[in-house]
Amino acid sequence: MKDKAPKTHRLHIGIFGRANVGKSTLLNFISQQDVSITSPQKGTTTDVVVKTMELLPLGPVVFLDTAGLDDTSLLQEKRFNKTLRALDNAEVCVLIVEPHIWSEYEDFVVREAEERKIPLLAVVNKIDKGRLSLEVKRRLDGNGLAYLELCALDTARRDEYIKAFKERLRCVLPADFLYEPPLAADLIPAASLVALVVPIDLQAPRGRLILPQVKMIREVLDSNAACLVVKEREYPYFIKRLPQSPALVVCDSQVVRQMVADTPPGIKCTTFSILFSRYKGDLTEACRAAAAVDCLAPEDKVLILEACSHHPIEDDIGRVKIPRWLSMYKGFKVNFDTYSGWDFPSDLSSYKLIIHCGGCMLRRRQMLTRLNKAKAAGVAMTNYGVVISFLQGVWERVLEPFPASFWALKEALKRNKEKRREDEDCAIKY
Ligand SMILES: Nc1nc2c(ncn2[C@@H]2O[C@H](COP(=O)(O)OP(=O)(O)OP(=O)(O)O)[C@@H](O)[C@H]2O)c(=O)[nH]1
Ligand SMILES: [Mg+2]
Repeated sequence: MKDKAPKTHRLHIGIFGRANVGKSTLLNFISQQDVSITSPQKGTTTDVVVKTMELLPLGPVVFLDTAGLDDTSLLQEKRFNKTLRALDNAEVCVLIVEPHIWSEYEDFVVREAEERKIPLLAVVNKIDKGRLSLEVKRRLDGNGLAYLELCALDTARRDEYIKAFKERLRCVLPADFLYEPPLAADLIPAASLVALVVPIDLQAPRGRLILPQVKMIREVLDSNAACLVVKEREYPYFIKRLPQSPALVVCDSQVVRQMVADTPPGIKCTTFSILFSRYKGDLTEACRAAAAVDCLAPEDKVLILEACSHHPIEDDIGRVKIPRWLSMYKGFKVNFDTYSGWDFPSDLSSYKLIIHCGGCMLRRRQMLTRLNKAKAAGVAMTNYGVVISFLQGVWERVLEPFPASFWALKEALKRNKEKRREDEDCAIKY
């Protein structure tokens, strides 16, 4: 059966390099299709060309063919930015070079990939026109780059080149792609029971479950366990009548306080959003960041980031509920900005705290890029599930299954307290 893996689950491979080095030719060569237009003219590719394919044994991938970085047309800046955006989206970067040219553009790609912590594979193309020069080899070795020499027009050697390309790619791939962290499988013993508390409210899509819920059900089945899926209203009735205590209860963050109240002590429980924070990003970092809530002052601004764009409805979680809960917790009206979909503010420095959704529609790479951007701007970035359970006073219970993250938040809160005490002592002295 044809693989229908959604883009969120595909390895994104960005192809970068100067104009005319043969980026699009290489994509066509690998996919054995005319996906991208090629020509001897510089600046042929003007926008990112996306090609999804099955690259066995690596699995489903997305190639991103980009515009040449030294393209000097009028639209250069726009194209340049799109190419940079592709770098943000890629898990692996393929840098195409010619056998005898190494310029500032090659240096730029190496630097940008390094900054984003993306592995890079160099492809020396056009070896039919000349051998790899000593100078380019020196640069490749000097940067510690894995590379491959080929001619993307040599169809007679296509199979050999593609095999070598896949092997090298596999060697540079990030470990978290080959060994993806579990969503919850490590918390689900075989033959256990898992309860999922799923509110069917106005925000629930009509007639179906959302991705985190479906993924969770699948993981329960893969763990040879069983699953109870129940709304929050029926949950107290069923939890008392189950043939065995659940090994894990997972709820939507919006009903976390009620779920915790209804779950007998000793039963592990958490939220979908917390599980996704661990799966897509860095739960411990998100927990540490949640402590910044305590330090928010009335003039501070909070940024809410949602991965999917949707028309907000009444009582929207990001626009209404979190702002309301946070303002109630702080005792003053907190200032918020909300961005959704692909929008991401270019300047994060004006924010004191970022609260990101679970990111179920983002790939891990995209979430980590966002985390890195926040870190670079010195802004704490937490997650919906963590912050909601914090504001609702149940964070200790729902973070208990993740000891490192639990202690990260506990320690951060302790440091806040010590700092406040020091500040108060200072104020008294003056
Ligand atoms: N001799 C030779 N020519 C090649 C090879 N690979 C690509 N070319 C030629 O180089 C030219 C540029 O190829 P493209 O694939 O359009 O280059 P590109 O990097 O995508 O260029 P831009 O989209 O403009 O950035 C075309 O005329 C290709 O036929 C190769 O291995 N050997
Ligand atoms: Mg091209």
